[in-house]
Amino acid sequence: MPTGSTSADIGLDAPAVTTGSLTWACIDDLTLTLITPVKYEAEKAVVINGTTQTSVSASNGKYVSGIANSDSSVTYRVNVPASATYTMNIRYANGTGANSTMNMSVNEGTATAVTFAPTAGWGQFVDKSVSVVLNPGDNLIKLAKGSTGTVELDYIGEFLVSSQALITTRYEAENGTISGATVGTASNASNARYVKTIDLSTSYVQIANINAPTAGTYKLTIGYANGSGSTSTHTMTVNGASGPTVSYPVTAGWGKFGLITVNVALNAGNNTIKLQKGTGFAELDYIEVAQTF
Ligand SMILES: [Ca+2]
Ligand SMILES: [Ca+2]
Repeated sequence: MPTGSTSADIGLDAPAVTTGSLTWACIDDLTLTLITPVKYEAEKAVVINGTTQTSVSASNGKYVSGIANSDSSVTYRVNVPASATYTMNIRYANGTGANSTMNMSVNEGTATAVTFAPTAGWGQFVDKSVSVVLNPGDNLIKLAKGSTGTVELDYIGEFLVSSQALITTRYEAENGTISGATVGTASNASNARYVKTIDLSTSYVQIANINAPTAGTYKLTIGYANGSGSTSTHTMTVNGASGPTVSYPVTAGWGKFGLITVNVALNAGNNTIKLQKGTGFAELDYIEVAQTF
């Protein structure tokens, strides 16, 4: 899409726009990241020679401890949509005061040792990122006691594709369909332009042709400004259906942009997202849509 266009027809098949060393597929107000924020709780996995405990600080109120015997293990069944190398989060606690190791294997393959640094204590959970290669559909991820110490397991989850670039596309608000609002210029705005005076109850910005490769949950990052002094909102409509209400915390002023993220369900193919005035006032710079698994 040509820079400066205010056409409503924003699509990934539009001509690329080059800004410095970056080439954008189309617009610069929406980044697309595909993520399915699924958690697999340890206490719901297959636990061998371990004990389920309760704790208010654990996800789902429970975790698994006592993975301390030579045959102790927790095996999760994880479903992903595509074959890829994923970055996976392991939520764990290690109260031994020293590094512990666990042996991780995927789909009964060769085990590799994963080192877990000590945490503030038992039941004090932190995140550990590991890389796993998964197949489409169900996969078995086994964490077994390793050679040193032990850990408590809360959950695994938040699978991100790491073997390929995240599909991230930015859609500029000023290139969307704009109703009851105007386009302003600012050197600090993405594409140097943004949408302001979204002031009427009917004022909105709509971005069409947001292409999602598969149906799923996507992370939207919205560049906005809110100089009103208090949190404001937009109502979001996704493909004609009511979406989440988007809350905009106060920024440094009008034309002073911040970022918020919101997860939305998108269909495979083209999607249309509309942001309409809710409570108070906000200006819109862009949306980025990111694909995550
Ligand atoms: Ca848990
Ligand atoms: Ca912009």
